[in-house]
Amino acid sequence: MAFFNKGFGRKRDQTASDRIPPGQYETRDFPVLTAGPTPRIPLTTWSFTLEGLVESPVRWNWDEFNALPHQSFTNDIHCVTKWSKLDTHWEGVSIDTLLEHVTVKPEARFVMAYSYGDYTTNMPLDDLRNGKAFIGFRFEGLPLAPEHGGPARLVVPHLYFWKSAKWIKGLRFMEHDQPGFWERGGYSMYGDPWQEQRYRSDD
Ligand SMILES: Nc1nc2c(c(=O)[nH]1)N[C@H]1C(S)=C(S)[C@@H](COP(=O)(O)O)O[C@H]1N2
Ligand SMILES: [Mo]
Repeated sequence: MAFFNKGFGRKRDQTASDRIPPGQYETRDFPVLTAGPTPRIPLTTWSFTLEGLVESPVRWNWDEFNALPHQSFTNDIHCVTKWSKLDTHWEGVSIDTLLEHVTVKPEARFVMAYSYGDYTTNMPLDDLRNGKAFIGFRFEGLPLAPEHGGPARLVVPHLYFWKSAKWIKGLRFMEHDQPGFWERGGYSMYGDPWQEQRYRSDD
C-alpha cells in the first residue's frame, strides 16, 4: 500500500537530504550558469508573448504584465551540473494565470520557451500547468538580478534548472516536441531530476 512519489507530499516529515535528487549536492550559493553574455533588456522595450498553436497570440508589455495577479512561490531547484538549492523564494505570475488569456489549440502538447539572447528550451505543456511553473521577477524579496534572468525568467522547479529559461521572451505552443538549445546539444528532452534524466540517453 505504499504509493510514495518523491515529487509529491514533500516538506512534512522530510529531511533536507530527502529533498536532494540522486547525484545532486546542496548549496547555499546561487551559482550563475549562462551560455553566452547576459542580455540587458530595458523595461521600456520588454515584452512577453504567448504564440504558436493558440487561437490568437497575446503580448504583454512590462506594465501590463505587472498588472497581472502575482503569487509567492517557494521551491527547491536542481541544476544538471549537480547543485540543488532548497527553499528559494520567488514572486511572479503563474503560467495558469497567463493561460487564462489564450485559447490553446487542442493539438498543442509541447512548449518552446524562448528568451532574449536566443536561448530556447522545450517541455510538455502539462508541465507548465496546474501550479507547476511561473514567470518569476522577484527573488528573495528583490527584483531578479540580470545574471539570474532579470527582468523575468521562467521557473519550472520540478525539472532540471536549464528548463527555467532566463530573460524569457515568450512561450510557443507546438504539436510535437522539438529540442531547444541544450537539448540539441545532447541534454534530456524532459529533464526529471528524480529520474536523473540529464542526457538524451537517459530519456
Ligand atoms: N536564457 C538562458 N536561460 C538559462 C540558461 C542560459 O544559458 N540562458 N542557462 C540555464 C541553466 S543550464 C541553468 S542551471 C539555469 C541557471 O540559472 P542561474 O544562473 O540563475 O543559476 O538557467 C538556465 N536558463
Ligand atoms: Mo544548468
